[in-house]
Amino acid sequence: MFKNVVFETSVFSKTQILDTDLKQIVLVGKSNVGKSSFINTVANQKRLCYVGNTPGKTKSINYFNVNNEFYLVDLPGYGYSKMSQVEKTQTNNLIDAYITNNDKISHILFLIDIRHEPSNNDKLMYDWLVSQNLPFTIIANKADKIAKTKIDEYILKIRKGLFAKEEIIPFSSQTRINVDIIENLLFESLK
Ligand SMILES: Nc1nc2c(ncn2[C@@H]2O[C@H](COP(=O)(O)OP(=O)(O)O)[C@@H](O)[C@H]2O)c(=O)[nH]1
Ligand SMILES: [Mg+2]
Repeated sequence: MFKNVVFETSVFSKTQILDTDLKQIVLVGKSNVGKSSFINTVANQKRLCYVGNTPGKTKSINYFNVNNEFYLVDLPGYGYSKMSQVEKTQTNNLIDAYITNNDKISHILFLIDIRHEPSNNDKLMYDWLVSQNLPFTIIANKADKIAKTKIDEYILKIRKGLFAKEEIIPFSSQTRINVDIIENLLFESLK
């Protein structure tokens, strides 16, 4: 669990991205995949991060300060169908501006919905992450929504869909499955 997590700020454009020496753990994934819920889970707080009923609403980069030691950073969700083309482009540009050439990123968590084959946007994000040469981990979220006995099967489908060679970790904000493993790998990345 991450102690002393407080919301610090939201930024809406490239020019507002924080110039900070603190390391950053970054969450990416499509709208509604559970990025905000993930932050609430590791912070062990119910309403730290706004969990949306209206996907696509969070177009900001949200910074959560952990003990003044590092940031958890919630990036805007991509691929929300009701976003206009302009909004989609703005979102992609903001994600790109944040991650590209950011040497303070210690780890990226790429969240994907365990129940579905990766979307085109998910595939683009995966390929782009690989090209960035930054450490990242694929998290297959909402594992509570499928039978435990099916988890391996679904993970394999995602791996094949993305042509991914990396390990994919099933997770759920509801059951907290594998939360310890993920927290450990994040702490390791900060060393
Ligand atoms: N069943 C289940 N629902 C989840 C999980 N994580 C998020 N959700 C739900 O999915 C919706 C979107 O979650 P949110 O965290 O706002 O996603 P974000 O858009 O990626 O930040 C909300 O209704 C959450 O309650 C999970 O692990 N299991
Ligand atoms: Mg969110």
